[in-house]
Amino acid sequence: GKVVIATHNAGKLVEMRELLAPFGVEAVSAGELNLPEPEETGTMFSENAAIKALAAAEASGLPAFADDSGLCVDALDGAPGLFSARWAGPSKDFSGAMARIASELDKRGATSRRAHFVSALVIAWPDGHTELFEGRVFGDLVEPRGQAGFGYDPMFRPDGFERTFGEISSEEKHGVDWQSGNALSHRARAFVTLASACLRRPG
Ligand code: ITT
Repeated sequence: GKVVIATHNAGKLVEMRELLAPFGVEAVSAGELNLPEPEETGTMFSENAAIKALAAAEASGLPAFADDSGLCVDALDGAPGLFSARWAGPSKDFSGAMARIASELDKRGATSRRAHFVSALVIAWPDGHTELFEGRVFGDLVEPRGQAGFGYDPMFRPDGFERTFGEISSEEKHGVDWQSGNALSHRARAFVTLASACLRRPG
């Protein structure tokens, strides 16, 4: 079968393609199909993921995957959260967005640096049916380090690691051990639950 990966974010697209690869599913991106980008009007990650997946499934006539994700900082009451992409502005300035998080933490005199990434992954079919899967990864915010990944990766150090997502290879960040179902990133963890429900296991 053929599926659409309903994202216009290049970093996410790479990860979602690699997550789908073992299943032998042919994946085309929303960009390659010139699908319009729907407005993300939801108030939860799950709503925005459904908006994007349904729009792509209806426009293409194919099953579509969408991820809505973000970084939630405890001491900022969960910000930037749903607004993680928007904090970087139209120029996608994530250095600026990371600096803003650091300055908001300073302003509040926050002692906690706890944060987590959330991924809401929705698969939608052209008939309007949807399924939702979620993944999370917890860690600490640090001075940004490393060039790997995208978005807020350089400032996020997952629990159990000395390195940030900016210093961890993409294989380690979103690779999946399909024997055990173990995965590190929020997106890979959401994908493992989706795969066990919707896809035939590889190998
Ligand atoms: P699409 O809606 O087209 O998929 P987007 O970038 O607008 O692309 P979101 O609305 O879900 O996607 O925004 C999520 C933002 O959260 C994203 O732009 C990143 O900055 C951040 N983010 C999500 N997952 C991340 C990850 O694995 N590493 C670093 N930052 C991440």
